[in-house]
Amino acid sequence: MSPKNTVTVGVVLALALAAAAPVAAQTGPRGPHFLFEEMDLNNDGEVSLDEMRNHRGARFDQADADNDGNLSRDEMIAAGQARVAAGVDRMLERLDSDEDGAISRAEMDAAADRRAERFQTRMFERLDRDGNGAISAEEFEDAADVMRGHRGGGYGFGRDRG
Ligand SMILES: [Ca+2]
Ligand SMILES: [Ca+2]
Ligand SMILES: [Ca+2]
Ligand SMILES: [Ca+2]
Repeated sequence: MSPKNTVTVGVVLALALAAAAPVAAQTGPRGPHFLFEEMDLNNDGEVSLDEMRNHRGARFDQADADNDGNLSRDEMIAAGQARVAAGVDRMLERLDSDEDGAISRAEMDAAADRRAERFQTRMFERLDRDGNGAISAEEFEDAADVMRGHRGGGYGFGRDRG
């Protein structure tokens, strides 16, 4: 599988997970995650301590459409759908370059390419220590050493302790 396909599958998977996890389960493979927009309850672009504290309750209240203090099946499904819709909107905003309200295969691929390019650029900049726009054999070896954990001694992480 090419990296491109992996990213695409990742996006589709993320959507599927969002659809499957309405309100209660917010714990994914990467642990709990929160959306900034969701936590910024008064939409002033900042998350205050109060907003952080009230986040869970507010989310419950939001999903509890008839305010009976319970989340019914329908309410949870509706909340899940609202989350997915919001996620899809954000995705459209990011990926729909011709703004026709749909993401074409080419737009999806372009987004994956942009992501790969950013990643490669970051990697390259990290490897090119002297910033001359090329990675020398020495710079390459340095990086390989760091990855193998042979460099950066003196920090004491993971040292043998008998
Ligand atoms: Ca706020
Ligand atoms: Ca209810
Ligand atoms: Ca489009
Ligand atoms: Ca260099």
